[in-house]
Amino acid sequence: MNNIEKAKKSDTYSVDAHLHVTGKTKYLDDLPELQGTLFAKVHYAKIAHGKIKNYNLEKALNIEGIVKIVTYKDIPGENQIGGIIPDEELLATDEVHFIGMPIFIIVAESEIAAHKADKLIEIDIEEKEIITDPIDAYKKNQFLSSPIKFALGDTENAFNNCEYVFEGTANSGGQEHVYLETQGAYAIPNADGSFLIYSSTQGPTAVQRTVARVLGLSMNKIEVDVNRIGGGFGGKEDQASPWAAMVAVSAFLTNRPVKYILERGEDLQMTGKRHPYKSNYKIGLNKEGKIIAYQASYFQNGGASADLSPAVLERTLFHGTNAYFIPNVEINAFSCKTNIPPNTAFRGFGGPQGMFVIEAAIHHAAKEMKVSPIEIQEKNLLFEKAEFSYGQLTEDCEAQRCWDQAKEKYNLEDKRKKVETFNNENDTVKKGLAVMPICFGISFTNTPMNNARALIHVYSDGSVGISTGAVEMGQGVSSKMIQVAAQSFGLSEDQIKLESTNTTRVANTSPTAASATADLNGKALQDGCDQIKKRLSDFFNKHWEITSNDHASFLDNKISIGSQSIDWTEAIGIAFLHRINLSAKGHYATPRINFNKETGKGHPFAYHVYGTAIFECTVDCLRGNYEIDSVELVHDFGSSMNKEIDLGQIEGGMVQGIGWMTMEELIYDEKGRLKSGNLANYKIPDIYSVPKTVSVQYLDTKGAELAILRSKAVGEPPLMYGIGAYFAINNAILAFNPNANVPYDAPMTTEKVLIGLYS
Ligand code: MTE
Ligand code: LUZ
Ligand code: MOS
Repeated sequence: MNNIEKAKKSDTYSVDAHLHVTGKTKYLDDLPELQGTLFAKVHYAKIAHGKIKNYNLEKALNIEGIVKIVTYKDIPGENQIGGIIPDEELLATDEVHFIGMPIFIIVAESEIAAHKADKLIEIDIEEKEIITDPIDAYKKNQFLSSPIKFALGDTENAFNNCEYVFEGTANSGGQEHVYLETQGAYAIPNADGSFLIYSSTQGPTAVQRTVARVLGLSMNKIEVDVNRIGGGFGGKEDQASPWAAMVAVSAFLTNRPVKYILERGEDLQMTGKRHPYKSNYKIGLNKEGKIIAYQASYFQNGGASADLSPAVLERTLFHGTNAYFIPNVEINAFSCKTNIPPNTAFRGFGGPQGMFVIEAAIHHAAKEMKVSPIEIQEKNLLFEKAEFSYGQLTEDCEAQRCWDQAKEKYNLEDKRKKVETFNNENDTVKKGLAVMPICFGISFTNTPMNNARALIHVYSDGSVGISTGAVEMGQGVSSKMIQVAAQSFGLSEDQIKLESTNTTRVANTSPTAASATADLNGKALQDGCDQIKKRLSDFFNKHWEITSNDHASFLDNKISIGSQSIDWTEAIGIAFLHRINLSAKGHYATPRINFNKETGKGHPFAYHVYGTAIFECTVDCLRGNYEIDSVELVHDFGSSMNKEIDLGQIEGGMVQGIGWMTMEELIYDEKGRLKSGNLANYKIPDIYSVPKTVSVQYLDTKGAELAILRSKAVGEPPLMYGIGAYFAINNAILAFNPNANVPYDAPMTTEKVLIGLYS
């Protein structure tokens, strides 16, 4: 058994599962507070758009324990936190742009004092025009960034040659991240004017950069440390930075440690979410049901400032045609500026929003053509060397195989007949079936971000310490990093210690995002391990006077060359005495990838991940209630290095997708007030809404060269299976009422089902 096989054999390894289930895991708020720690709290705007006329902090400052109320005037550096576009103030200067926009930071001896003071701040804001709808914003030319367009073939002409052409609209709602651990940060001033920041972030470097900018300091004065976070789902890719900047400013001004952990209600009010989209589509097919042409315009509700919206918008286009080959495509996307909190990354990063529209278009076409959507989906799946609208060709395309395997293993034809029989025999209960193929590109679409580093120390007793830029947020990347190092050195996992993610040990990191964390950091880690192995190999060749200078093998706790072999611990002891460098810094930059934003063409993705899910649901046609009976899917894991962790990602992602598509209804009213501002009226999936049957099969494949240990990225792709739930329910409604006119408007809540049934 070689090392890779061995690493795969430990494919149920977890460094932290036992800590989680025994409640021992430590998060940011579990850090012991230093003596003298102060507590920050934001006073935010209660009006969605307006001019600040005047304010009075007097009463608030009189509360016992209030140390300071920070305004924009107190910020030592720049009052600016925009990552891609500098359009976002940390604290409002003279205008507010959404309800929840931070205006003041209250710094107090206790959280209770800060609470009291918050209620006593008086502020007079003159309301201005409020826009909450992306189409309204579009009509009024309110954009966050320039429109973008991808095109392939000659769409205009192609439509003229289509047998069928259908047009419509498809809207999808926002989604709240509901990470278990709310946003927060803890800043500690050092004697030399530098700062240590503990942050619940997916992007330690983003926090470091933002804090440096706001404090007017260079980045080397800011150390950011992340042990682990209690979930991020994209919500802490960019939006962990403001809280870190706020405690840093407060610590700077008071010269005391300052901490801020948001209450759930504050987090829901102030932070951005998945972007709601409104979209138009036009789809053209030939007689046989082949899609010949596709046109779509996406209107993204970006919120009040850009945040990551331009990048999210781009990924909507990358996934505009999902797992289908369409020869003529023209898709346009607009990032619309509205008066709600700036929306941000969320698992799938705009991809799901794009995929929902093509699936709606196919469903629409099928309905009109009186065939099953399954027929059209199957006829148009991607194949080898098929061109995406952005110019990349498929390689090792698994779209067809996932589909075929799902169809066969789960008896799709049989299932279709059974559902039909059930529906013929039942009047008030109907079943619906839908198939959801997925194709998701792996890499940051912004090519320069695809790089990572790792630091490795082999201590003189043979134990190993590793640091990478990866942030553990429940997705299991820590376990995977330990597996990679153990595999590289031929050691067991318990000989490897993974350190916290810290900007002084591993610098200039990309955020833990885009599902690419294990690939990027794992490959950097391999590079570092290889450097140490090379030094040890060279040394032992000399030490043992082997003239052929063979490569040493690192296996089973031993270093071996030819007939010579030595126990790892002993070997390290000897190498140390001979002054061999036992530390290394690894680096990795994904080869081959490129993308030209001007032309909209290139090869942006290291590889694609594929899969197919079959959904079956039951709708109570008197009440509009529904249940997802089963989700049965075949997923392309590549050659999974940790089947338990990867299975957890599939199940969690899929259920999160079902939540987005069916029950999570994010509502802002016309005044920009969040109506679903607590977890009683914003419903996320619980154990009762999980499909009764979930079956996951591993596609048998060798995986991709650019995936770590050929184990493909798994974090985001499964979310998009959830789209199948929407269409399964839609089909059940159609079984009850074939003339039902159900607008493509996700989420498919019980109310919408009931309206649809009797439409
Ligand atoms: N799984 C858990 N448990 N918690 C999370 O916050 N985030 C998801 C996914 N899976 C998340 C998760 C998102 S949005 C991404 S991009 C990936 O994990 C990031 O981690 P990876 O690159 O290691 O897959
Ligand atoms: N973040 C990002 C992402 O900055 N670029 C991406 O392409 C991306 N994709 C998915 C999730 N986060
Ligand atoms: Mo995930 S949306 O890339 O954090």
